[in-house]
Amino acid sequence: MSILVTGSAGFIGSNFVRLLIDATREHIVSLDALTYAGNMDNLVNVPSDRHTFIHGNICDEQTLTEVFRDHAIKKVVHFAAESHVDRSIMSSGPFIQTNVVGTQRLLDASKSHGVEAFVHVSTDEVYGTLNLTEPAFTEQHHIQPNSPYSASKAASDLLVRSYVETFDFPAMITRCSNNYGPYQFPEKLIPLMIHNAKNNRPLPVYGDGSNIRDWIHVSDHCKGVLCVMDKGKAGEVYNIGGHSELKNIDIVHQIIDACGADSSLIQFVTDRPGHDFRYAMDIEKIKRELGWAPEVSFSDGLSSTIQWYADNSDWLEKIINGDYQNYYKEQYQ
Ligand code: NAD
Ligand code: TDX
Repeated sequence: MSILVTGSAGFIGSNFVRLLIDATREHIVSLDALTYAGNMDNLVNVPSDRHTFIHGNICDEQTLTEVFRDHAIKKVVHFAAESHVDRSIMSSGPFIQTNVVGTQRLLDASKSHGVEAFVHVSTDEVYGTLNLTEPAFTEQHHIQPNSPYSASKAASDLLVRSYVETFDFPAMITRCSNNYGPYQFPEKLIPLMIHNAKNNRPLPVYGDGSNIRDWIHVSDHCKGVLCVMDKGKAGEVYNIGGHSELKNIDIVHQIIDACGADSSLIQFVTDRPGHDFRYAMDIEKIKRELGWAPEVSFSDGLSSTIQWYADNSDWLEKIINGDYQNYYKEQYQ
């Protein structure tokens, strides 16, 4: 029997595959379309006797039929998605295709096959935004997405919910805050700032930099997802967060200091349209019911992440020298 991981060549999916290798004895079947964000280099050193990689798209019913026909899949952990808010503002079509249509196709294939558990990996962004004084999001908070990305994730969450209610389908939803750590694509705040600071390039801060995110190291997120896969209750939603709320500008200053860069590199640029002001997660439910809690402090996690990017400059340069250049020009110039 195997575990199917979708989006396994992306940032969090590849970290999760590595965790499954270390923490379980299961065979892993992983499926990824290798979009701009998918990278086989993220899966180097994953032992092939424990892992079967399939290059394929979750929107493609034929591919899914073959995956479930050829492998005895008992559990599904669904990471595959278009994941970057700025790209969803440039063009929302791929987000609807993968995040909504792809999730529906995967749900149908998983239902027909009769899987034991399906973990849908979602995000805090489906809850919308908070001001400075509002309490952190609980699982009961209303769904009020503000970007095409978060709207597509919210739509997928609602589809998952409907399969639980209508078909008694054994799905659980996790909603996590902002991840950082090894193998994150450099379009996201932390790796982008690390790369630019190291290379003496401008550091583009949206608006005045006062927006707040709740940061979690990817290893803690992956352990939370594994805990839900093993111990979660069908039909439940579990928030996952790092208990680490920080303003963007403060993170940029920490990166500047750690990289020995100059703060004159900071450039305040036009704000992201519909930019959510603050995310904060109430994680009492998963702590109480499943015994999970984050372990990595932001300062330790940031130092090790900066070190990882320094030690893996080839990995980063390969990405930076590809299509990323075109994206960067369109987004920042
Ligand atoms: P990512 O963009 O790094 O990786 C996404 C992966 O999905 C890539 O490997 C890509 O090739 C693959 N993919 C995209 N479309 C596909 C398709 N149609 N079929 C098969 N594979 C496809 O994203 P990430 O940051 O690793 O996020 C993974 C999941 O976690 C997403 O569902 C995201 O919404 C969620 N999430 C991310 C964060 C975060 O901070 N990054 C926080 C909370 C939740
Ligand atoms: O160049 C930048 N300058 C900047 O000020 C970038 C890329 C970002 N920002 C700001 C925008 C946000 O307030 O930094 C903050 C973090 O931005 P991102 O890294 O793009 O993350 P965010 O938009 O918060 O969404 C992330 O967390 C939730 C992930 O990309 C999502 O996949 C996840 O669901």
